[in-house]
Amino acid sequence: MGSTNSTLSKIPNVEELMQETGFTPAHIVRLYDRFEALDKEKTGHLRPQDFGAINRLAMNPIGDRIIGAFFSPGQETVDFHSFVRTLAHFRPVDKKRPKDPSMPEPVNSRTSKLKFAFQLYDQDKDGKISRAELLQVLRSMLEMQVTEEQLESIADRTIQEADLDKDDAISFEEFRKSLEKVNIDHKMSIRFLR
Ligand SMILES: [Ca+2]
Ligand SMILES: [Ca+2]
Repeated sequence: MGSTNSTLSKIPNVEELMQETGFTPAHIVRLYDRFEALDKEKTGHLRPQDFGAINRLAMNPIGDRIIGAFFSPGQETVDFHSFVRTLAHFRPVDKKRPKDPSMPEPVNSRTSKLKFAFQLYDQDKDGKISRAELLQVLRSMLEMQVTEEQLESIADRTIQEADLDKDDAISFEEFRKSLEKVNIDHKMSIRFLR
């Protein structure tokens, strides 16, 4: 067991990383240990298959999509900094953090979380959740519990309720509006790193 400081000293630009993500030194050390444990070949990078060792993620019906969100388009590996930045979306919203328009939007703000959730649906990245994309997510989440007919009617109802401009798809703004009253932290309590 190394001390917190000796672990932190191994991570380049760790101060900036903490500032950007809001993680404390203790969090960072825990995430670093976790990263190292997943990085079996000690390359400093994780591949999608390395995430398979995270049980909660393997059991999550949309685990594959969440894993996919760690990787930028066209990238097959993720380094520690990107790993931490993605995980920061799962931190609860800092209610006490003062709003400073000159600072970039924090990763765990409600808007960033909604964008993160939105891209889990919008797999072709055209900025809209189509009926087919919605159906895919619903199918993975509700598998076995409902019939295909019920799934389709849930998808249709969801789109009808959210689709304000009637283009049969859900834009990010429509997504945000439809989730206005939902506690996003609760929705995103995927605590697979605990
Ligand atoms: Ca789409
Ligand atoms: Ca629409």
